[in-house]
Amino acid sequence: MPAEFEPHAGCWMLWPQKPETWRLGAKPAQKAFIKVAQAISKYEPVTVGVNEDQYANAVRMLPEEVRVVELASNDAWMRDTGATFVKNDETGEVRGVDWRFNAWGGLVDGLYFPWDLDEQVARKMCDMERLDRYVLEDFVLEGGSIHTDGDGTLITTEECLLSDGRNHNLSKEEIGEVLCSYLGADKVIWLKNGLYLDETNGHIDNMCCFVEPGKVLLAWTDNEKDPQYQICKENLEILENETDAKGRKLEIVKLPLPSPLTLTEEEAAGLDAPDEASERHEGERLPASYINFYISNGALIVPRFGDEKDAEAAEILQACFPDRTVTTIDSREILLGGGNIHCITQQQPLAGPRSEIEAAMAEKAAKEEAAKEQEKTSEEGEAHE
Ligand code: KQY
Repeated sequence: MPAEFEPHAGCWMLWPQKPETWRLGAKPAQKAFIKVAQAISKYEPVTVGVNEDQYANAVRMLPEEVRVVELASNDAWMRDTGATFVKNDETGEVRGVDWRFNAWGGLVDGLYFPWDLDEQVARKMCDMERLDRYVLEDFVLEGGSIHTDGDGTLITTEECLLSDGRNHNLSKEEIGEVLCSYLGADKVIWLKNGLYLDETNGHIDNMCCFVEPGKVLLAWTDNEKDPQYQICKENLEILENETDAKGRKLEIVKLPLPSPLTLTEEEAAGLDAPDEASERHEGERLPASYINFYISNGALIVPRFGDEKDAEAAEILQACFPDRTVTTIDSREILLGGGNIHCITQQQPLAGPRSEIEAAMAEKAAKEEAAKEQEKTSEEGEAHE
């Protein structure tokens, strides 16, 4: 599985409409999703999958440059329901991995029922792209529960992958073997828990991600009174004592978390709740983390919460990815649904042998550099005149 920071052919998203997840008939969420699609499409092609009854509305609302396809789903979490793409390094062929999806825990602690349409999303993406796919009939996994460095190392959390609602019949070692075998990796780094009260059972994509092989970003709080502190500290200790598949010690960059964010009364009132169990209440803590950003070709699309940590987080991310443009998006409406920008996107790697892609990228970078030099020389010339 190539790392997210490797070149993409494009990005996939789904259209939000489920009124139990997205308040006020999903209108505010649709606007936020549009901002994300628009921001990413400046850098790579974006496809948005839409249910039949929202198709015309989505086509009208989304900008022209975004491809809209009819693609049924139960909700809009493309990271988790969509295909995970893998690539053959030598031939450059891209294939999909089609895991089982059971709405984050099935009948044990899943978040909705049914999830039959979500289950078919990965297959339909691969069909549209004419990509072969590996089908796992007996293994539940969501894309948001794994990160890869593209160089042999995966990272995940025990809280999620060892949860009762997923692959309870498999041991930790067996789960690691399935991951390595389907994703072409050699080692899994297991953190303990994800974000405090994250209803996905602690997806890694709110907690930790790779900047490059050997370097990770870790969600962090210094507030010892926050239950989040112990979780971060434990994960930090694990990372400090780990090496990756290539034997490297990890460089760890702490990325501050925003101060605890909670659901307002007005926001809770805007949600449909068919029964008492699915009611949401004012004051519920939201799983907010800047780690939940998307890496596109040439840019980072980063959540913004209107919090005092917004600017610091963006600066740290810019320093980690100096060659990419950091774009921040007010993502509270996505957060209210239980996830963020990374959860609603899925990258499709660029097909082609790694060596050819690297050569093409080096050539492009050299041309850009030469053009910059040329521009500088002519500006200096004009100033001289
Ligand atoms: O964060 C995600 N990857 C999905 C969250 C699902 C929440 C459903 N309410």
